[in-house]
Amino acid sequence: MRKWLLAGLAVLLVLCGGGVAALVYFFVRPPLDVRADFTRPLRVPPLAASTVDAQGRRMFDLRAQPGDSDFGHGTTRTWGYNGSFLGPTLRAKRGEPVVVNVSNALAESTTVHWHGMHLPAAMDGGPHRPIPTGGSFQAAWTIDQPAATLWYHPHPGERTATQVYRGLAGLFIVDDDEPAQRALPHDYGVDDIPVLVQDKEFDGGGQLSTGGRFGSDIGVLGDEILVNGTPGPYVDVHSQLVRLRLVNASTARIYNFALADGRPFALVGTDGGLLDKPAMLDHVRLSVGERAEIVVALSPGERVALRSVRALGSDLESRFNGGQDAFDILQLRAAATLRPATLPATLVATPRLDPAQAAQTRNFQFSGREINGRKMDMTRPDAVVVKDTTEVWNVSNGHGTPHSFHIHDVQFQVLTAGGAAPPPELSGWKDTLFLEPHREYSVIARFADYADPTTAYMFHCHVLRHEDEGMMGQFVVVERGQQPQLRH
Ligand SMILES: [Cu+2]
Repeated sequence: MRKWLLAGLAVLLVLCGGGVAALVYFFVRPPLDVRADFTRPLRVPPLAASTVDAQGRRMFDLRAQPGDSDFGHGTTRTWGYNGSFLGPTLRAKRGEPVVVNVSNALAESTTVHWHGMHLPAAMDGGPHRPIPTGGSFQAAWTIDQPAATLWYHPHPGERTATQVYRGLAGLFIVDDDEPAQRALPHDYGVDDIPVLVQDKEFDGGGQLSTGGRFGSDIGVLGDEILVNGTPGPYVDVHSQLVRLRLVNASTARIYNFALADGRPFALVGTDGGLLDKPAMLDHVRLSVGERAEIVVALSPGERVALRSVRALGSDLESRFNGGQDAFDILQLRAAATLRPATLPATLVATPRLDPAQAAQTRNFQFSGREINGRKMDMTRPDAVVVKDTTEVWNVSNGHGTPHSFHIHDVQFQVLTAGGAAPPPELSGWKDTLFLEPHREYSVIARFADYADPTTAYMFHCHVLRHEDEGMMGQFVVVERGQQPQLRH
């Protein structure tokens, strides 16, 4: 008996020892600092082919499909639109009617959501209208918003993280006639470069791994970076100024973009369009779904890397959530002679929405996997908004996990962030906002049109695991006096 007891005790000690060793290993292991070799030319997503029909509508086709990709780990099974990974860049001009024919060649249902786009709820690609395997959906609307770097990605119920992680994402660039757009670098793929950033983790067989990291409350945190699907990329630059359209298309990771030598760059645009004027910054932080347009000045012959540096504080939770990791992103290689270019002093003057004009103020607290203590319910409208009114939404993060607040249909302006006036990177049009732990934000939006009592728009956390686990609500835009009658 005593022998068995001793043996049991010995086994227990070994097990405990293993656990302690694992914990010690974790706490001693430094945060990631991933360096790239910058040996591959950056892939620039092709501009999507389009035709204009007899009614003047610009027609695109997108087909979600599986394929094989090479990221330096042999053959990796991935998903893409019209190809094996990511999708082409859709491009259309303000005022243009567009039609996108989406078809699904995957073995599971999907949707396509036009992130940042102002459009009718029925065209928005939310989880209410899944496109089954072999099925299709025609999204049609008229572009009615300022030029901006938008993107598209799946938004099905509970499978968004997986589908985006496999490679379903692409850019949607909106153009307009503002003189500032032509004063800024605007030659796509030459001096106006899309930089769609994703972190990935590969298993021993070269496949995308979704194992996740110990302690992460936000999902998979990869240890490799792909930019437009290219690992360790460089890009050749032939002008003194280069515009980078930064898109955080990851599922969970927060980036803090900076140049390796610390030089400042000009922030010229945020999610929904250009700022009033360029703001000189030495870093810009983007949570999941956020975008920034920056302009970098280069000298002849030099090489400088865009990096992501520490994005969060030094506490344990930040470390669990990858907030102290650093990565090389993209090397800019300036040619021996550069075409002269100058940064415009002013961009696009945007009138500020006035909180005194708000018809409604609403409060939303993000905590756990719930908004105001509730999970997503497709039968329940969480807010009924009267068309052609302005609303103030106070959004707060009630706990220690980072969240990323995204609202469909509208671009908003930030009134306050943590009780203070917004910094430059939050001063322009936004559709996605990083919710720092234990912080409150106040935003204002105008719901100008597209009343539809039968179809809801979403608002949610854009950390995709959180969204999939129900951290989402819905709002319905109605005519004055109308009641919502959700069809689902
Ligand atoms: Cu979240």
